[in-house]
Amino acid sequence: MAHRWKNNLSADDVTSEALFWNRRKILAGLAGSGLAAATGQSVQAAEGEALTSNTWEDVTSYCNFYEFGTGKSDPSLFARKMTTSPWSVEIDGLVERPGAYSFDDIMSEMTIEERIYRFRCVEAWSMVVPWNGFELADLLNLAGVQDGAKYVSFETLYRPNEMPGTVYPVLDWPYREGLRLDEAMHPLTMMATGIFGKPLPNQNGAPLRLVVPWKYGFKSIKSIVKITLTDTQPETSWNMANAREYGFYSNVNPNVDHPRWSQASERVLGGGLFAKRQDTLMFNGYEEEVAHLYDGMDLAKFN
Ligand SMILES: Nc1nc2c(c(=O)[nH]1)N[C@H]1C(S)=C(S)[C@@H](COP(=O)(O)O)O[C@H]1N2
Ligand SMILES: [Mo]
Repeated sequence: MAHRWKNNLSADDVTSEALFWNRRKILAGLAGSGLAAATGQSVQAAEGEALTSNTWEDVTSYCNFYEFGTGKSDPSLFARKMTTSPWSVEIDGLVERPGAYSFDDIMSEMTIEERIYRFRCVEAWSMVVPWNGFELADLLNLAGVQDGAKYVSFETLYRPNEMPGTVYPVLDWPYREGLRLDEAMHPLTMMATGIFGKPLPNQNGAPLRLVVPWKYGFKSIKSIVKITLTDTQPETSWNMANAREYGFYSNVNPNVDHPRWSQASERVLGGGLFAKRQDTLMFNGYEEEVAHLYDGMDLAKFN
C-alpha cells in the first residue's frame, strides 16, 4: 500500500545525483526479478529540505549489529557469515494464523515500495536511508491480530556459530525489541527488505528488519525470526540492559537528553571531513504523523 507523506524526503536528500542515477540503473537491472516490485511504488515527495547525503558506503559500512561485535565496522566485516536462506519468521501469540512464515511466502504476499526516511541513532548520529520494504501492518494482518493484542515483540536470529559477537554478554541474547500495537500498525512502520533498491546486506539486518523512523535506531531490530502478539509490554534488550538510559518508547526527542549526552543535535554520517551537525527534530521529523499516538503521555517520563 503506497502512502504519501508530507515529510517524505526526496532522493536528492539521500545521495549525490551521480549515485542516484546509478541507483536508477540498479533498479532497472532488477526488472524481471522478484525484486522488480521495488521499482513499483515510490513514496517520495520533495519537501525541499537540505539534508546531507548518505551513500551506499555510509549506510553499509558504519553499522550497529552487536551480534557481530560492538565496533561500527564489525558487522560489515563479519555478518557475511550469517546464513539468510532459507529464512522464516515465527508469528505467534495473539494471532488468528500462528505459524512459521517463510521469507519467500511473505515476499510473494507483500507489495514492495520505497520509503526515504531519516534514521537517528540514540548515540546522536543520523543518516537518510532509501529503504525498500512493506508496512508491518500488512504482515500482521496476514497473520490476523486478535482483539486482546496490545503489544508486538520481535526477536533477532541467535546463532552463536555465525555470530562472533554473541560470545560477549553485552546484551541478553537474542536481541529483543517491542512496540505498542498502535505503533506497530502505524503506516510509517515498515519491515525493510532492501536499501538503495538492492536486497538488504547482512550487516543491515538481512533478510528483513524493522524500521520505525520516529524512534531511536535501536528499536529497529534486525534479522527478525520471531514476532509475538501479546497483551503485556514485552521485555526489550536495551531496556533490560539499562532501563534508565533506554526506555521502552525511545521516541526521538531533542528535549529529553540521554543521561550521558545531549539529544538536541546529531552528527550527520558521511561527508568525511565535512561531516556536520544538525538539530534533532521532534519525533525525528515525523511529529505530524505520530504525535497523536502519545496524547496525554509525559514524554520525559515515558522516554
Ligand atoms: N539485532 C540487532 N538489531 C539492531 C542492533 C543490534 O545490535 N542487533 N542495533 C540497533 C541500533 S543501535 C541501530 S542504530 C540500528 C543500526 O542500523 P544500521 O546498522 O542498518 O544503520 O540497528 C538496530 N538494530
Ligand atoms: Mo543505535
